[in-house]
Formats: sequence, C-alpha cells, structure tokens
Amino acid sequence: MQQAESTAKNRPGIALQRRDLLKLTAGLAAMRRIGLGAAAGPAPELFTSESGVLNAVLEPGFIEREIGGQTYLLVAYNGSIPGPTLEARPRDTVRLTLRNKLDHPTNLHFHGLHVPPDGRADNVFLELDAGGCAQYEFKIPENHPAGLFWYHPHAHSFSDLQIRSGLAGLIRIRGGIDDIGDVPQAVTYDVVLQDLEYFVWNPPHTPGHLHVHHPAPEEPHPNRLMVNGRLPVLDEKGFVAETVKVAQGGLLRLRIANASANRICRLAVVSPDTAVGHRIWVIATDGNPLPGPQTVSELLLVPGQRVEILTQTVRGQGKFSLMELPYYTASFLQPKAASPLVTFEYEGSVPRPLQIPQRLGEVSELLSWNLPVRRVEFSLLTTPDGVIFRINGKEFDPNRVDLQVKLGSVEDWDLVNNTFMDHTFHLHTNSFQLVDSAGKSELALRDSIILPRFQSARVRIRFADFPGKTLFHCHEVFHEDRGMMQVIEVVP
Ligand SMILES: [Cu+2]
Repeated sequence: MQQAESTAKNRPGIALQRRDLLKLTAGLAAMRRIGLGAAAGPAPELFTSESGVLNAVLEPGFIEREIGGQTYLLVAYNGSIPGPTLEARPRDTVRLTLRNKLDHPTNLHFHGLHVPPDGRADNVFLELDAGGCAQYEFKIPENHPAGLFWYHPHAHSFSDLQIRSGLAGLIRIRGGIDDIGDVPQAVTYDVVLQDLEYFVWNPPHTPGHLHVHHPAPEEPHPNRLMVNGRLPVLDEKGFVAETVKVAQGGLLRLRIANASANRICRLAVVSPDTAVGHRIWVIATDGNPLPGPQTVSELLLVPGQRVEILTQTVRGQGKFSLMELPYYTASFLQPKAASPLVTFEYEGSVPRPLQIPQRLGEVSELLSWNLPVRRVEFSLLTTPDGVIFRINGKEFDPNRVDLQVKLGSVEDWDLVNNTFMDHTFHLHTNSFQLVDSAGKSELALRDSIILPRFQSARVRIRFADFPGKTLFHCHEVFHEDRGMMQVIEVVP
C-alpha cells in the first residue's frame, strides 16, 4: 500500500498539527496496552427522551477499525462511528455526560440547535481536559423546529483532527414534518457522510510517529466518503451491494447530514441504467422545514449542512442510488468521479400511491431595519510559517469579542469570500435567511451556507433570544482550526 507521508510541502498547514499528532501518539501507546482487536464497527446507539428527559453518556475515545484490509486508529463516541443518535422533542430536557477518554481536550457543540450558548448548554468555550468529565443540560424550546441536527467537538485547534477521525453524531428533534400527510408512511433513511482521513496504526510507520494517512488513488477506496460509518461496497454493476428496500408507489425520505470536516458533497439521486436523475423535493434545510416542497435535480451540502428530501418511488423495478458527483474547488479532497453512496431496490408496492405534502412549515420573511449592513470578509494571509485563515483581517482569539449585536435585533450581514477557494459560513445559536446569493433568496432558515470563491452572499439574522457569547466561522474545519472564526456577543 502506498504510504502518503504528510509533509508541510504537499499538505499546506499540516505541519501546524504536529502538537496534536504528538498527543495522539500517546493515545496510540495507550491503545497498545489495552490491546483492542480490530473489528467491524458497531451500529450507533439510540438515546431517546423518556418522560420529557433525554439522558445520555458520550465517551470520546480511540478505537481501531479495519478499512480496506488496513487497521486504522480512529476516534469515536462510545465506540461507534458515527456516534450515538440523540432523539428528543421540543420542550424536552437534554442531560448529557461527556467523559473525555482521549489524551487531549475536547468538548461538545450542538450544531444548529437553538439553545443558550452559555452555562452548561451549547457552550463551546467550555473545554474538557483529557480524562475529565462534564455535564451538559439544556431545554429544547417549545417552538424549536423539528428536524435533523448533529453534535461534534469544538475545542479550538483540535476540532479538525477529531471530526475527521470520526467524532460526530446525529440529533433528531421529532415532530413537525414527521407527522405531515403521507410522510409517516415514507421509507425514511438517515445518511451521515464523513470524510474520514485515516490515522495509520499498523506498519509501515516509524514507532512513535503517527501521521495522517491520505489514501492514494490506487488504494481500494481512494478518497471515498464514509456512509453511516462504512465505505460502500459496490457490486459488479456499480450499485452498493447492501440495498435499502423501497416499494412502488411509495415515498422515500432521506435525511442527509454532511458530518465531514472538510468535504463539500454534491449529491443526486440517479437510476444508472438510464442516467436519469430522480426528481427530488427538498423539504427541510439544516433542520428547518421549508414552507412547501422545492424540486431540485441535485444538492450541494457543505460541511455541517443537513438536508431532508423526498422522492416518489414510481418505477417499480430495479435499483437506483444516492450518488456523490464530482465537485471542483481548490481542495485535493474532492472526488474526481461519481460514486454511489446508498442503493435502493424495489420490492413490492404500497396499497395506495403516496403523495408529496404541499404544505410543510410556517415560515415568515424576516424584516431588517438595522442599517448599515455588517460586512464579514473571509481572507487568507500567507506568512513564512504557512497560511493563516482570517475573518475581517483577524485570526481567531477566544478572548476577544469581535462583534456585538443587540438582543432582539435583526441584522443583514454581507459575507464576502475574498479568496480563491470555497469557504462556508456557520453561525451558532441562531439560524438565518438567505437574502441574496447570486440573485437567489430563500425563506427557509439555515445555519450553514457555502461561500464560493470570490463571491459574496447576504444573510438576515434575528437575535431574538439567548444573550451571551458564541461563534461564527468557516465550517471547513481545517480553516476554522487555523483562525477562520470569530466571537459574537449578543447583549441585552
Ligand atoms: Cu474555509
């Protein structure tokens, strides 16, 4: 097997990770002592709220996994990739215990949840040292949208390493679209996409030196996405060997989370024999329902984004796949060819054809009266030590408040990407409406969007509740960890 050494030369910025890698090496030594065997990964546990309370324990720790005949050292919550799924309803109380079994700091971010950013809630300034234990507790607001959210670590300078080694899990807030029209009869399938980069465990590698392994093109699974913790195994016709069954006349509902650290996923639902794309209806973005279904031919999901789609399974025979399509940006991690992620196979039919519901959520247009528009510019600074990723000319500093907004205000932000590579914008706590992106606007709320190279987008954000400090940043976590993040404070 080709061994791709990570050097500062072929991976800009990788040298900066030395400190983290050395720390991981200590974890590797610990693994040897425990002597865990390589095994297929267990399915994620499901923690559901009971009598209004969701109790769960999350333990991030090292695991070994065999992928394509090689054994790799990865990081997982409770031993599974993705980690346990958390399921709650609006008004429920969430009580989580985080036990850090790693040898470096970690914490939790509840991506997209509209809960307080301080105390023991979605407080990303709280960091947990190796071996430490922390309690999180918060209430899901009564008016919280029902949909797909996720959790992942957010300890600055460790996030990239931890997320692309496996730390991510789904949060489902139940209700809303779950109960509308024919949706309860739909075949529902959750898809967690992860761009795991593998940490080499077995030889050849120099003892004491763990390095990030980037699969070479000739390897069995070059540059492939993990789907629900597994690399899809394909049959001779190019379908995923293990299929998900759908019925003629039914509805297929896919909830897709891009839990990658850095990969932008371009997706479509395709019948390969006809090369014809299925008509798909987007019904929710980032856990927020659309007012009505919106038909599209393909999807672009940046790291952190979720989408919920419906498609009608009318054909009645054969197979079709959710595919990843090539997407070109200034990143070596993007795929060069299309590949199937999940294959669906017809089996039987439903007694009566199911319909796409026409009304989904109550969504109203935000109105902004706060002028002038705030400018948030993403830029790069090249230094002799490497590239620094910046916002408004500054590198991230957790002890500095970069901008203050008034509680109860609605603001327009112009997000300007002044670089040759795509970035993303993610804001904690509050979702936003897209007012103008290449002439397009949207009613549906999102918590993350793409900022294509040398383009800008205007978003409208309402800071209705939850005063306190939190963050906004690029969700390509490699960039985030290298400075592309700022502190926002909502003041009463
Ligand atoms: Cu970026």
